[in-house]
Amino acid sequence: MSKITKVVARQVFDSRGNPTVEAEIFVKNLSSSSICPSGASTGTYEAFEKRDKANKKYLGKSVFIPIKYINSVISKKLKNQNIHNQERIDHILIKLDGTKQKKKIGANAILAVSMAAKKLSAKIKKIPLYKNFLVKSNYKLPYPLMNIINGGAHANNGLRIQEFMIRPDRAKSFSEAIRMCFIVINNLKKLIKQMGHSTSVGDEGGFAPMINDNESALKLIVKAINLSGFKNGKDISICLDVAANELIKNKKYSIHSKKFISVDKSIKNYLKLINKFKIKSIEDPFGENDWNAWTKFLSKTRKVQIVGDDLFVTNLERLKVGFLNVSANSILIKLNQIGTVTETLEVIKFAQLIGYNTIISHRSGDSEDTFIADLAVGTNSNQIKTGSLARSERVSKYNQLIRIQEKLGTYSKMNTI
Ligand code: 2PG
Ligand code: MG
Repeated sequence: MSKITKVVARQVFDSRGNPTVEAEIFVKNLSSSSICPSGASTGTYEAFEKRDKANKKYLGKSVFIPIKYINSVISKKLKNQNIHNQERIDHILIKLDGTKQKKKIGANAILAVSMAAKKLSAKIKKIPLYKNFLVKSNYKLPYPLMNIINGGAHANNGLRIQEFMIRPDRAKSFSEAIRMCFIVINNLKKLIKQMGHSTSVGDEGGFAPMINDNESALKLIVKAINLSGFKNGKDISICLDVAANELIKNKKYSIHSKKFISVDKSIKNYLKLINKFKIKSIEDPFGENDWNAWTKFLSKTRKVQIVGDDLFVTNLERLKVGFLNVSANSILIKLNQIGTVTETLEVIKFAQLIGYNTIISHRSGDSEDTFIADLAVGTNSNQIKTGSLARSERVSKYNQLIRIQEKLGTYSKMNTI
């Protein structure tokens, strides 16, 4: 048995330059560390991110309080625990906090420790991280969902929809998938330049041109796909994250323009967009409490991936409600929405049991930590959403998947979409 010796934590910074927690866990002189990511468009039911609200030196954003928990009580409680018993480690962390949304210690502290433990366990077993999750053979690579135009809370261009993504459906390997996205991104850059717009990028590495209606962004993407010699809807498909939680007022939505309209009208507009632009996936089309709108929408679409992010918040209870309500057919998985590796794996297992696609996701505030790349392969997840081919905190995940593909060699098959 490899017993945990201690856990230490420090404040580091995420891709938005905000403070975040890094935890390092030790077994004798061996250690692994992990950094907690942070969202901008967060769901109400997510696990709690604890910050030092009163510390004005960091505008209330520092994380010294959760870090202190790690260095004191967490380190003490985890001492002598078996590093390979992730469930026990996570159970201790959950119990130490004792609240439903991990409000006492903070999910940011708990998750950093939980991920670091998983990494160190793999290191001690001398296996790559992706082999330390659910899948034991027949590993598959996920399709990338690349966010190439940023809007919503991730940019300041006025685009209603938060993420305009492409998915290279016809790619036969992960590196080919990345190559296809690379070509489209370069052509998109050319087109944006020609229009006289800035080619600067948003929080997730996608372009953030000053266009403000969804259709213009979609037309631009179709043009870039065509210019690249690909067929929209066949070789490459367009996928969206609406993040509709941000666009709701009195049960009405301002998804398609600044005007707030009813669910029925919004659905009609969605169906038009799906047909016109051959959209294959829509995440968070409606708000986190609007179960009926989701059910109605799902029943009116065919062969469209409907993804619950803020709706499910990687939470088993909410996923079960969604399943009973027939609200979606896919789930976005974000470790820090629930707060431990064990709970995340439970949600993935259940989602796969009920036939949902699982999509592993970054956060808009992320870091150089590539944990989610290994998680995607190790859980047989269909897709990974981790931004564009820009900004190192995004590209690092794709690079890790390229390494995994190489390690798997001839056995590296792509997952199903
Ligand atoms: C989302 C995520 C990631 P955030 O809404 O899916 O793209 O954004 O991390 O800001 O919640
Ligand atoms: Mg989302």
